[in-house]
Amino acid sequence: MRPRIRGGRRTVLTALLSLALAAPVAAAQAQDAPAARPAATSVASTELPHQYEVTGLATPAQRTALTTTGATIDEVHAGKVVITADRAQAAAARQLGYSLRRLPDPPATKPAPPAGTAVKDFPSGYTKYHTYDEATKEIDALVAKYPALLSKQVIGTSHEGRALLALKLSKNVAKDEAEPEVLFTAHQHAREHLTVEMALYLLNEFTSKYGTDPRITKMLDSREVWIIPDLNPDGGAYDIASGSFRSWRKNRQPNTGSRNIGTDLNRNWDFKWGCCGGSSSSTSSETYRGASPASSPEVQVVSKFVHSRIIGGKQQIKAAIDFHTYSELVLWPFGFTDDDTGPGMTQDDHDTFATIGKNMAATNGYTPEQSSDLYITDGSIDDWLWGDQKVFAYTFEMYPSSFGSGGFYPRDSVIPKETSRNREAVLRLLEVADCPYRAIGKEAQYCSSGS
Ligand code: LU0
Ligand code: CA
Ligand code: ZN
Repeated sequence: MRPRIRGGRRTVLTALLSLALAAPVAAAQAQDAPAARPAATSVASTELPHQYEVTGLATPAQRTALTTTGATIDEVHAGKVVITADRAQAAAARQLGYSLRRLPDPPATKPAPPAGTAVKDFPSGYTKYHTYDEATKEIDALVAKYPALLSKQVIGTSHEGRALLALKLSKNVAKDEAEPEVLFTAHQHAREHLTVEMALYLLNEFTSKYGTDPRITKMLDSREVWIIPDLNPDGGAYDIASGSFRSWRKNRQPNTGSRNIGTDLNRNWDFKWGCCGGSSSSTSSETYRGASPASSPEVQVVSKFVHSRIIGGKQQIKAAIDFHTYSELVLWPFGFTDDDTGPGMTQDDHDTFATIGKNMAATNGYTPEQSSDLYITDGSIDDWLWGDQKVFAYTFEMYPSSFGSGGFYPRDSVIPKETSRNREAVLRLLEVADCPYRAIGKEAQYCSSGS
């Protein structure tokens, strides 16, 4: 396993530094209620986390050790990382002997709303991002316009009661045809709003180009595409509800016996849950794994949906991408171990993952690598999809490559470029999904019986 560099650019943001130093963002009391249902009260946090550049560490093991502070690692560079940490987590990182330099807070702010009210929309410079309600409206309009091609299912509800949607795209969409299925998921992490735009881009692209674009037409004629555009709608709404981005990551599920809210959905999946130092049992951690595997309603709902695609004993979903931000990476399992191969991952499996991953990365300029080259994670969706369901599952860490281009909060002007940037990679995954092992020239060995 080789050490890889996540992101690449050194960032100097002196112009924003004064803003950062002067920007204690008062966390306004916010009641964060979805439309047309009783309000679910969100407890306001009294402190927002910040990003820091941390120098003096270079190996995956050092980075994994740093996550025990409860902070997240947002960028990996040679000899340094960028983390998101609250005050206690930053202090714990300093205790480990590292020096931290605080980076500017997200630039967008609105005047704080009156206590007890919630901001419903993104702030100026970000209004083209879709709120949950806006995304739902756009999806409903697409379903109405393309009823033979696109169907919507409510597969369950989030902790606060928002509908979790699965969209199916295929020719003869109403029929469950014996076609390879591919799953695209987005927005496990609340602050990663660009990923919802990615899902909406795919929905728009596939519907509007079917019948005119030969590759899209061929794919929808021969595949069943599932898109779950928002796994964490509660977290997403909470992140924008005060008027200043809160850098929120987890869902909004309370934890028994604690004032800390939320589970890190991407540590809550039921495969090697909590096994290996890649998540936390502490509710204060940004990578809190939850009380038990799939303890979050959101992970439960999506796990159940994926299980529902087992037909005649065979998982129909062959490949998947889970969209995150940021760092511009294509990642593959496993995350729970540094080993490239081992139980549950043969050399052929690994080579197939790596070949397709590198092939996709060659189209969007992202860096391809095994997930654990960054740091250890356990209970991630990709490890579950592969380890439990044998789905060739990738994580895309989208734009930008570094904090200097907006970090978790790039302006909305980048949406068209940074979503369409992944079009070719998505098409390539769809095209190989009928037999991923074809990528390593072993179609006859693995797929001859039509599996
Ligand atoms: O969940 C995460 O920590 C991901 C990376 C893993 C998929 C390896 N990074 S993120 O939280 O910054 N999106
Ligand atoms: Ca079909
Ligand atoms: Zn993420």
